[in-house]
Amino acid sequence: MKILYHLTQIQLLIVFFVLGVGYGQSDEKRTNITLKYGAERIGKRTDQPMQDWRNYGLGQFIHWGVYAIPGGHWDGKYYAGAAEWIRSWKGMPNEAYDNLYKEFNPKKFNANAWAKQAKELGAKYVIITTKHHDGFCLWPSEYTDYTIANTPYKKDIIGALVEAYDKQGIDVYLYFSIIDWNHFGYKSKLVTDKDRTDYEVFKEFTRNQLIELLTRYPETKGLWFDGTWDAAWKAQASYVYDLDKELREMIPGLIIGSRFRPDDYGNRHFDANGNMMGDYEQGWERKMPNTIEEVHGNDWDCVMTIPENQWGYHSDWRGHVKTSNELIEMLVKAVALDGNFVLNFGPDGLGTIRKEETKLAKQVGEWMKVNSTAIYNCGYLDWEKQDWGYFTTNRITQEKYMVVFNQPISGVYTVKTKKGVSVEKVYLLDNPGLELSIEKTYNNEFLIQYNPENHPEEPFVMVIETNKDQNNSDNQYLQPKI
Ligand code: 16Z
Repeated sequence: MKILYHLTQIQLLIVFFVLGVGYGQSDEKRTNITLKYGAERIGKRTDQPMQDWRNYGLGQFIHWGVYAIPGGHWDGKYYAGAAEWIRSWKGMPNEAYDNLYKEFNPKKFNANAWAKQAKELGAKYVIITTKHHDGFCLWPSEYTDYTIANTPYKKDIIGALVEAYDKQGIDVYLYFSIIDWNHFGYKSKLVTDKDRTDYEVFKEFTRNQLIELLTRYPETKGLWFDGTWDAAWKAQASYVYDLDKELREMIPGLIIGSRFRPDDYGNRHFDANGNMMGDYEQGWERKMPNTIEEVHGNDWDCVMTIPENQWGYHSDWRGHVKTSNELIEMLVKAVALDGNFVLNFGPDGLGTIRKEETKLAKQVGEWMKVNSTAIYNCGYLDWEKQDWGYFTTNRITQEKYMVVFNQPISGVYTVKTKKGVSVEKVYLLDNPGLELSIEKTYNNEFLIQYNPENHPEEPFVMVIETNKDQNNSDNQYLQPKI
């Protein structure tokens, strides 16, 4: 009690915060239900492939398939949904969609050019759609005729991309949709006995295709599953559990997110005990967490579209189109909250990456050339968030960065460190010669001055050097005990 008495209300709040809101998906909700098919582990993976994943920072997503041919239009009409979903629209007959593959002939496709552009963007990994919900396979699968082999193009697109990205040193992840509108056995729910028999065929087909992909492309670092929300799939805990194991045995270190397995009760992402199933949280799609509490100490990725209406190519972008500075802010925010940011590209039916995407890739890439030190190998720094932007810290060197998005009119940048940590030196990442002035106030607060005549038009990075002060040099004059 005596100790409590001496703490201020704010300090008490901090004590409760630390005790009550620990990491891990809602600890307070954690239960101990016996599960046969629950989380495979509690806490983060620490092996090298997962550390590499954690340190990527920036990735590229590619949505490509026959939906790129109509590009969000049919019969002169505009489809307002995401372009890769056009088959589900009453404005386009299924029959027309299901014959598009006969015209798929992307003459301009150049895997090396895409990979080179991704490299210049600064992407460390790529996620490629091997098969979207329509069921069309970009590799020549043995298990269906609905593949690239039966288009006029004929050649294996996944093979070409894996090789090209691998050559650029960009790690390859394969997107795979469980939903398959082309397979007779695919069902969203199992109602009749026939549904159940057919679905068994579909499950075996799915397994065969996945084994086929990992056999053909052993360079694969991980799988990004989609379309796993159907009741039919959610009832397959045991099957998917075994399949997950089988796939992981094929490629040691294989990375699979939380969007694959259901638990015994059909829970997704987090099992009945609140533990994450899979290696990272795969639920941040076109949205992002705002605080570190929201990520519960998990690894996570955020997949993001540039416009509102496309993953796959839409010739008519509508709604808000993000600018490079917005995308850079999302990237930095993701890294600052211990996640990866994955930017989506939707090449057109000829295999061209549209000029808007090319321009953004260039702009983000140019920013990365100067500032990626604050991105790669970086993550969350547990100092109080400030209004000027985001802190990141290098997990290996412990070097600390301030990435500035909102320049204070006053030119004063506040930094609050942890007790005993003092800011010793601050300089601009792209101009290390320019040392900024630092004033210390009370409470481990440091005020950094930077007020250039020409304000930068892009986010910029300051590097902070600290000294862990063993003597706890908190100045008694500056920190009155009240
Ligand atoms: C109906 O809401 C959906 C369903 C599926 C919205 C998006 C999606 C698919 C998109 O086509 C894209 O592949 C995205 C990653 N995925 C969740």
